Amino acid sequence: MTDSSAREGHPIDFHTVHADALAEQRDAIEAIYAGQRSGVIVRGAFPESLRAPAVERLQSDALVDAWDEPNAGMTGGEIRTIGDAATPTFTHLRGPSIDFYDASAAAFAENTRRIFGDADPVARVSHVLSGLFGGRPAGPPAFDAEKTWSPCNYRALDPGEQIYSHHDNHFGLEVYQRMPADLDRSTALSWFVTLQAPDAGGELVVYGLWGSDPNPPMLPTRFLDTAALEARFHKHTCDLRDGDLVVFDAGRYVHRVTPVQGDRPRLTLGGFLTIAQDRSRLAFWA
Ligand SMILES: O=C(O)CCC(=O)C(=O)O
Ligand SMILES: [Fe+2]
Repeated sequence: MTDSSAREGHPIDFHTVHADALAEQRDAIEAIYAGQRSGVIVRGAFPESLRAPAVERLQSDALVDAWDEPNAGMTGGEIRTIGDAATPTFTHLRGPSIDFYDASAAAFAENTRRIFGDADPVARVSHVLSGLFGGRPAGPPAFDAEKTWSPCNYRALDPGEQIYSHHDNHFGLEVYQRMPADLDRSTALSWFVTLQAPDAGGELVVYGLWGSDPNPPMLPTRFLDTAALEARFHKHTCDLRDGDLVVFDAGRYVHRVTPVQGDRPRLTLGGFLTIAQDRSRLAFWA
C-alpha cells in the first residue's frame, strides 16, 4: 500500500532550511510546539571547522576514558555517551538522581574542551536555536542558584547498534524537580547535530503515532512494535548529513534511529528543548 492517506496516525511535516537563511524559519519552534509541524532540519548548522576536529577527537585514544555505556546489557541498543542525559537508561530506569546529574553537568565544560578545544559548540547551538525562535534568547536553564543543566551530551552508536522506538517526555523524572517552573512542559522537543553520519543506516525515522495515543502497538516485551509502525503508520525518514541540526517534536511523535551499518560510528551531540510559557526564551539541556 503506497497511498499515504491510507496510513494511520498523525501527519508528519518537516521543513528544511540552510543555516545561512534561518530567518526563513523564524517561527519554526513555535509552530512545532503548537503541533502545526513535526520538525525542521538546519543544513550546515556546524561548519566543517567546528565539526571535523571534534569528530577526530571523539574517535581518538585520548578520549577513550570519557565514554560511558548507560544502556550496557541492552542488546542492540548499547549507545555510548559522554555526559549523562535526563532520561531513563537501561542502568537508571527512573533517570539519573539529582546528585548524579549534578556531577555529570559539572564535567560538561571540561569534556567539551577535550572534544572541541577552544571552539564553542554551545554558542553555535544557541545561535541556531534562537534563530528558529525569532531571535529570542536560547540557553541552558538554571539548575540551582549557581549552576545550569548540561547544554547537551555526546553520543556514539557503533555499527549494529540502534535507538529503539520511543517518545521523549521525561518531565516526570525526579531530576526535573530542578527545571524552572515557568518552562512549558506540554511537550519537549529533541534536537541533535549529526557530527558524523554513518556509511549507511543510523537514520532518524519518525512515525505518526503520538506517545499519548490510546492502544499503541506493543510487543509482549513492552517495547513498541516497530514492525507494526512500519506497516501501518505515517512515517518520515530524515535526510541528515554531517553538520546538520534537526529539531523535532520528540515529546509527541514516536521515533527511532535505525541500526548503524558500515565501519564507522554515528556521532551526534544533542538534547531537548522547551520554551517559556510566556514565549520569552528557549531552554535546551540534555
Ligand atoms: O540520535 C540521537 O542523538 C538521538 C535520537 C533521538 O532519539 C532524539 O533525538 O530524541
Ligand atoms: Fe528520542
